[in-house]
Amino acid sequence: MNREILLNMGKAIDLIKESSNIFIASHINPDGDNIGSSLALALALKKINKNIVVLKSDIIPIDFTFLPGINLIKEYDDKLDDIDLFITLDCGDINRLGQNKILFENAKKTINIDHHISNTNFGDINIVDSKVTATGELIYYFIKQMEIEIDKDIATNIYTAISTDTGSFKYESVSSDTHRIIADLLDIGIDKSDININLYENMSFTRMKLFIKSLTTLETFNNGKIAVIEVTQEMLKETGASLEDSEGIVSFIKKLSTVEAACILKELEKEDIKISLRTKKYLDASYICNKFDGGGHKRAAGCTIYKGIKEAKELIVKSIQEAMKV
Ligand SMILES: [Mn+2]
Repeated sequence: MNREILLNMGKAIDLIKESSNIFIASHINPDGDNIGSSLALALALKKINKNIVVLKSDIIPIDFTFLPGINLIKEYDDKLDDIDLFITLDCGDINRLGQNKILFENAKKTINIDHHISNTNFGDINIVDSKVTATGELIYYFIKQMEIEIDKDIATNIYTAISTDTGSFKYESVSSDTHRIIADLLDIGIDKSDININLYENMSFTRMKLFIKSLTTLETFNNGKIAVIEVTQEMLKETGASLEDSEGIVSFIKKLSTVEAACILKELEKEDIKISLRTKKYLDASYICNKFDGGGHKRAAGCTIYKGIKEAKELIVKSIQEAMKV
């Protein structure tokens, strides 16, 4: 970690010490890094007797309901003026906070902890490092800096954050430091088999049906370099699955040997198409999604296109093709 990040961590720790009511929130469409990081930090700050509210930003995917501290996540609609400190995690910009943005704007002080390259440094204090694999890595260092003991519950959440944001430690961004953190978490005594079963081998039949249906829409372009699939409202109706159930499909089509860019189009509404893009070796997914006001990381990014699904597909494929030419 560089000096600036360490310095900002020091400032953030001072701010935490002088605050009593601390709110923690992350982005809409929560993932493992979002929830794991939030709960790890919340459990740690509870140990130093802070009043902690972890704000719910969206439906919590069923995969994560096993996490220790999950009941700390609450919908908040009460006193807006009572927030000493608002900490955002894994959030590239304030709009990603969804309904909690207003609470953020009402907070006396704010801290932004994140690893998105597109982060807009919107906090009073910003702890942003795009080199780490997950916000969970930053949370690990942060808790260490605060000299709070990382217990099994906190460690389980950090492990989940890092594992889910690295495709189970497969992504390019994984470093020896990542593995050193994981080694420490294992020494603390987490049950990694149990965590892995909960995270990766716990699929409902409904969700499996959605996977199968969605995979039949697979289309490839540029001699198989680009692979695209769809999840439509009709598929959700037919299978009884929800949109959250489509998590993981795009990583599956990335397995195709020819693929450089794998893309899933999710139909939220008729002209509201959420896109997730994964790239394998060289394409900058964040750059491509930025063109549609999205963002993310080099190998994983997302955006929304407000067109019908056919047109959205044409637009994103064209953008990927253009990026391939450069
Ligand atoms: Mn993340």
